[in-house]
Amino acid sequence: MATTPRREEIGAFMTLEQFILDRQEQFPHSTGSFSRLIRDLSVAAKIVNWNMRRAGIVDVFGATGEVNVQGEVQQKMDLMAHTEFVRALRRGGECCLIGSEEHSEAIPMRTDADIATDGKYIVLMDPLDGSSNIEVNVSVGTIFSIYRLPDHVREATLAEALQPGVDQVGAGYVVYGSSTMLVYSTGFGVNGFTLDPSIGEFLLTHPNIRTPVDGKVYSINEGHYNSFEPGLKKYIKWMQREDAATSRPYTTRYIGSFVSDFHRNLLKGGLYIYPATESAAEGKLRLMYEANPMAYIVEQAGGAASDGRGRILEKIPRALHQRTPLYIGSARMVERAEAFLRGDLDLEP
Ligand code: AHM
Ligand code: MG
Repeated sequence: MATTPRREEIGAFMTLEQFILDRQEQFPHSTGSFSRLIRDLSVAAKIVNWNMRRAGIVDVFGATGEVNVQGEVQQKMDLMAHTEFVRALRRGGECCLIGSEEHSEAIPMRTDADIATDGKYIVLMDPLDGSSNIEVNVSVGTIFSIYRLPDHVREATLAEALQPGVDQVGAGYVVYGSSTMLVYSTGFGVNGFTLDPSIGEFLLTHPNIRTPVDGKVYSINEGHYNSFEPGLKKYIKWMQREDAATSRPYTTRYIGSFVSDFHRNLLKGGLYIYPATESAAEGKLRLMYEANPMAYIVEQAGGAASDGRGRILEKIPRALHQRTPLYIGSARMVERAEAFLRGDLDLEP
């Protein structure tokens, strides 16, 4: 796997801009509109990154005093990231509607006060995932999902945003970690770009990412163990049992920041689970801007994503902020989880 380049090697890496242009040339009828949308998202990611890197110095830590639509305390950084992405997409003009974790309603881009736009894309996003961990320097991320406005529709409303995950035309995430990476897919594999802060460019450091078919790492908040369903409890016990032939026991890694846990498991193999619990019957994560985009990426990389019963990407959405249980990562680990939940697999005596 490639790593961040040394100074003298930078010229050898393709920039995100070059990569987008190259891809665009492969589609002769392309108008460049989608490419510009990705560029707009990457510009916002750089601005958010810049703010994040100064987080301990300027007054951006802590809560805004507001509670978001999820009933969660809104962090100042959540609001900053939301504002920057909305601003970049509005300015870019390729987007007609935004759905954000930080805003209760879908946000139309074509209002009278705005620059007129004939943008064709709907972007659903979690501007800053994992932000409750931000004060302790834990990596956080941005997640985005892209749909196309159906050709016959002139005005984008929430109804157009509520498309199943299989209809996404692109999805990606940014992880603001020890380095900042943008990983995205448009349905032709998954590519990862590392931000070189010295030249302000994302460089293609992780071309054509493939995730291992099986893994030995599982990521779950085991504090809720007592309220997991019986099949999940058994699966966890199965992963903890010693068995040299299957390299068990497995290892637990749970950062509590979905993008970071997902990113590690994508590169190394593993399974992230946020299941239904007694207090959260539909789990915690949101279908439209957390589960769906990551499911799209993981499938493009050879992995799988399920709600424990079926494929995430085929779920028919009902609401912008709807939640779903999530089992996502290496394909064999997801399949095994589903088998335990169905009762087809059981703990050996
Ligand atoms: P957020 O979108 O409000 O940040 O919540 C999502 C986060 C995920 O990043 C993380 O995996 C999960 O919530 C952690 O939840 P818990 O503390 O219940 O384990
Ligand atoms: Mg989130």
